[in-house]
Amino acid sequence: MANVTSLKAWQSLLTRTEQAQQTPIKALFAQDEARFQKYSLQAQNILLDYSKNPVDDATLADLLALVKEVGLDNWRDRMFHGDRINATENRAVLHTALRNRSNTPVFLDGVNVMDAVNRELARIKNFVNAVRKGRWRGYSGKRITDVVNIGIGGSDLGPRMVTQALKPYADDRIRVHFVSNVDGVEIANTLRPLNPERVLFVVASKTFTTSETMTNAQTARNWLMSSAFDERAVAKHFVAVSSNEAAVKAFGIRPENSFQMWDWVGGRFSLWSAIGLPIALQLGFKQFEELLSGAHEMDLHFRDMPFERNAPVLLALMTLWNSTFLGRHSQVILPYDWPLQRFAAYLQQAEMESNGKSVDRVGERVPYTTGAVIWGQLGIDGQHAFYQYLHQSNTVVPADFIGSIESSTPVRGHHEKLMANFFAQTEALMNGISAEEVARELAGQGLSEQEIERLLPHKVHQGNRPTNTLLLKRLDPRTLGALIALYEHKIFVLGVIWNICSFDQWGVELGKTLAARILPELQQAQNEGRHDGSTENLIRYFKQQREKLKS
Ligand code: G6Q
Repeated sequence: MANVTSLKAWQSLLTRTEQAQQTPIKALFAQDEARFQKYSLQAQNILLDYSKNPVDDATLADLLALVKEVGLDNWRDRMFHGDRINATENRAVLHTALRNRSNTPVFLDGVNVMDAVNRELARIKNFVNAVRKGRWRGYSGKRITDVVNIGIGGSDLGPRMVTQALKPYADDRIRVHFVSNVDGVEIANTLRPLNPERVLFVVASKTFTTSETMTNAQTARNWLMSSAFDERAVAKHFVAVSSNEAAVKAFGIRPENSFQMWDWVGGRFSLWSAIGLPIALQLGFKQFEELLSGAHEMDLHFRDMPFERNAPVLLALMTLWNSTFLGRHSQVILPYDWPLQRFAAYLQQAEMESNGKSVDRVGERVPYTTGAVIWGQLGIDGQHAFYQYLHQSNTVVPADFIGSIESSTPVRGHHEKLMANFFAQTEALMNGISAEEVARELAGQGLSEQEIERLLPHKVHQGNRPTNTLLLKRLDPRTLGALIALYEHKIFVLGVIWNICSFDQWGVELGKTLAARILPELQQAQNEGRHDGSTENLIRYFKQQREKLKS
C-alpha cells in the first residue's frame, strides 16, 4: 500500500481539520436536523450514536473513502480466512474462529481449524459440567466451590472483566477469583479465606513461561500441598490453559487436565477460547455459548455490512478523526452499568497493546499518531471525580458512553436516575454552558454585576467535547459478546488504516526479559549488574535498606 498520508482521502481530510475545529458540534445539529437518524445505527442489541462528533457528510464521505483506499475489505477477508496477517510473528489471527457458531470451515495451512475449536469446546463443556454438577471433586472427595484463575494480561483481563460483568447471570455454585499480580499480597489475600479441599486452580498462560503466572502457580501448589501432603492432589486441583504442552506437563498437570490454545489466538483476543474457562465455570456452558454467539453475530455484521452501516468501522473512524486528525490523543471509556466496571481496563489493553505502535508493517516510522491513550471507569463515579477535567480543562478527551435500557439487576427507582446522568453528560459535554447562560443564571440568583463578572469565566463550559453513545438493550451474555467484538474489530480497522501490525506486542515481550536480568541481582548480596546511574543506585539503595529493615 502507498503511504496512507498520500492517499486522496487522507489529503482531503487534512483540508477539513480547521473547519472541524472551529465549528461547534451543536452548530452541526442546528444545520442538519436529521443528524441522529443519519449518524446512528443498530448492530445486534447495541445502538451506536456517533452524531455528537465533529463530522459532517463531507468528512464522513472522506473517512469512508479512506477505508476503501486502504483496502479494508481485503484485510478483513484475509483476517477471517486465516492469512498470516500478524506478519512479525508469522501468525494467523483467528479469534473469530473461536466463536464461529455457523461452523463454516476456516482453513489454516489446509487444515480446518474448526475441528480443533469444536473439540476443545466439547472438552470445556464436559469439564465445566463435571465441576458445576459436583462430579469433579477435590482430593478429599469434596465438591469444588471456588475457582482461582492464575494468569496475567490477556490471560486475565478478559475473563476477569466478563465474570464481573455477567455476575447477575451466575448461580452460587462456583465463585471465581483472579490472581494476576506477582505482588504476594494478591495471592495471599485470595487464598486466605479459601479451603484447599474445595479450590480448583486454572493456570492460564499461553506460553506457560510468564514469570508472574508461574510464580503464583508454584505458590498455589505449595499452598495445596501444605494441606494435601500428596502430589496426586495436583491432578484434582489444577488445570492448565496453554499452547505449551511440554511446560504444562513439567509443572505436573496431566494432558487430560490441560486445555489447548493456539498460536493464532492473541492473548488479548483469547477470552473466547479455554482462557474463558472461569466464565463458563461461573455461568455454565450455555451462557458461555451465548457470549460466543453475540460475538459471532457482531463478526457477521462486521463482515457483511457496507462500511457506512458498519458499527466497528464507524467507531474506528470517529477515533481516527478525533485523534490522528484533530489531535485528541486520549479517549475515555465511561460505562453506566456497574457490572462493566473493568471494561475500561480491558479495553485499555486491547487497544493500547494492539495499536500502540510507531512503525508500519514494513518497519518504516509512521509520521502520524497511532493508538489513543485509553482510560476510564464507571461514569457515574467519574462524575464526582475527573469529569471536571472533561468539562473544563484545555484538553479535549473524546468519550464513549455505554449504558443499558434495562438494568441487569433492577432495583426500583435506580435505573432512571443513573440514565438521567448518562444522557445529561453527553448533552452537557457537547453543548457546554455559554457566558450568556451563566450570566442569566447568576442574575436570577440575585448576584451583583460585579460578582457575575468575577464568577463568569469560571462557570463557562466550552462544550464541543465529542462523544459516542452506545446504548445496549441489556447487559446479558449475548450483548456483552457483541460489545466486546465490536471493539475488537474497531481496533483492527484502526490498525489497517494506520498500516501497523495490531497483533504483535514486542513492548510486552521486552518487559518479560528485563526483570529476569535484574532478579539475580536482588537475590545476591553483591551489586553485579551494569545499569544507568539511576537504576544502579536504586537497586543498591533497595538492598541496603532491606538489610537495615531486617536487622
Ligand atoms: C496479550 C499479550 C499479553 C499476554 C500476557 C500473558 O495479547 O500477549 O498480555 O497475554 O503477557 O502471557 P501468557 O498467556 O503467555 O502467560
